[in-house]
Amino acid sequence: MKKNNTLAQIAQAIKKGKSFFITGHQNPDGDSLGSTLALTSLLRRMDKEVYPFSKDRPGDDLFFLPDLNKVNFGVLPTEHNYDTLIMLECSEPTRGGNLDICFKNAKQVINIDHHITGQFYGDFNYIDAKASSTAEIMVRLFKEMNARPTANEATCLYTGLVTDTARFLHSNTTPESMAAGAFLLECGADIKTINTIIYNTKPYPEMKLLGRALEKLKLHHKGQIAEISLLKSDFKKLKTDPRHTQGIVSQPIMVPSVEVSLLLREEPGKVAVNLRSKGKVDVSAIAQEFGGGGHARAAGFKIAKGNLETIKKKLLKAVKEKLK
Ligand SMILES: [Mn+2]
Repeated sequence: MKKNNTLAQIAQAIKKGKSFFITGHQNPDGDSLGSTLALTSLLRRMDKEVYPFSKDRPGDDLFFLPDLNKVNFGVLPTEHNYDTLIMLECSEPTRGGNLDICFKNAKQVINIDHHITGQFYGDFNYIDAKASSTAEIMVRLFKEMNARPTANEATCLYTGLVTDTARFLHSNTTPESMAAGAFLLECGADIKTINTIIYNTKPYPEMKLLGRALEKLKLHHKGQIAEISLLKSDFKKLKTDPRHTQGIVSQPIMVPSVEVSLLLREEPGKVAVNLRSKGKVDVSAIAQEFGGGGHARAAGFKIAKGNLETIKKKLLKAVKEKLK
């Protein structure tokens, strides 16, 4: 079995590289894009060539991220002449999209991640499931490379840190996470913008969708499992789409009896599922049974075949099994 490299070895490999392809995962979140942007910026400051990539565009709440428009969304380079491929936040090689050609051409692959389901597919791997976020690992990496984040880089990394910890609320929050937050604030992270846009803004259709979701909330198995299913018709009626479901799955966890919360939603050609756990059940193990992954308390998967009702039945059975 492959083991982790040290951060010093990762830094060394990065210093050796001249041109880079960097990506996070598809359907990027704050951590994925924040880490991609901060590392891209640092490497450019070191006079490296960088091609930052993201298969998909983020939701509207991340458009404030500095230099977001420099990311190549969904567009692979015409020439694959970079020497180093850096995978951030990708527990498996396909998490960033179909990047076979990138893997084939790169002389070295560096894999940095904090998912418990992370695979050691890089030439260099640094997977720390105890880190709250890839952004937190980036702070370590910056320090290892004796680089102080610029204000913009700090804003990107702080975004990853707060979104993955839910503002230092989730159990993945450690003294190191908070110290990283303080450090990034010191470096000039624009927390006013981050807090306003990410946490104090909800467009009207999303507000209505949250209302609809709570209306549809059902409890199963003596109240231990919460389930919300959002259908195509729900999205259509409220003029919203599956991207606008962020945060909904976390709401039912507040109900005292609930151990696991499930959000199922119909997306074009597939059913997407988010899982949250209060702590008793490792939902990443359940997500893996369905071809997905994630963390012990927050995981997800997507299924192209089968309808929502069938998946719901199987899923409820799997969760009940774990609650025994
Ligand atoms: Mn993350």
